[in-house]
Amino acid sequence: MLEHFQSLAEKFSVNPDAFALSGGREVVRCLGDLDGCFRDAVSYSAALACGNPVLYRVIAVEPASGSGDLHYGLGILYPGKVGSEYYLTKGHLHRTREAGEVYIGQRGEGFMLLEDEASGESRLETLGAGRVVYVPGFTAHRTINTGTVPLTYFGIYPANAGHDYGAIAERNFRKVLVEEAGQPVLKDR
Ligand code: S6P
Ligand code: ZN
Repeated sequence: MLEHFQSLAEKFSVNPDAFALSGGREVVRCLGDLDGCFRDAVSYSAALACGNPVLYRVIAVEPASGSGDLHYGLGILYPGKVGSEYYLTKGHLHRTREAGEVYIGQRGEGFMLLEDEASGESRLETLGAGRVVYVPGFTAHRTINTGTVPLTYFGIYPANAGHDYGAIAERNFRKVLVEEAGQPVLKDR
């Protein structure tokens, strides 16, 4: 019996410090995968000429994909900047537009940039240890690390959410988060 519980503990464990989540599939995104995401194309090319560091990793667990099922994942976004713009995730809308998502901050400091697809209205939500961010449906979302250590977060979303990167990549988010005088400042792109 004890062995049974031990194997379950292994099967369903999460460790944000070690960036470990059992049963998941890992996706790694490097600087070169984020072409067109940053505002300053000259700084982006200069940074890429110096190397292609990993910007973030996501471990996604997809236990079932029926109606009503959920998927979940652990993300880690490393600290850094391209020009004055903080490291960020590509950002996406859900392919099933009405699908929402819950992010739970684990470690580090940063934000989520949300943009309503229909109105274009933006919102910046703090994401860090102990912070919960609710992403409503029909909302493009991107994670941004404004700190000096990796930002880790846990996300839960409907199994049928899917990712639509194309729509937001075509025009990019309307706002950018840049460092000015050592502080994050939200600006129009
Ligand atoms: C999935 C969820 C996250 C992101 C992750 C990476 O719905 O929102 O797990 O996939 O933050 O971002 P992106 O934009 O590269 O998928
Ligand atoms: Zn999402």
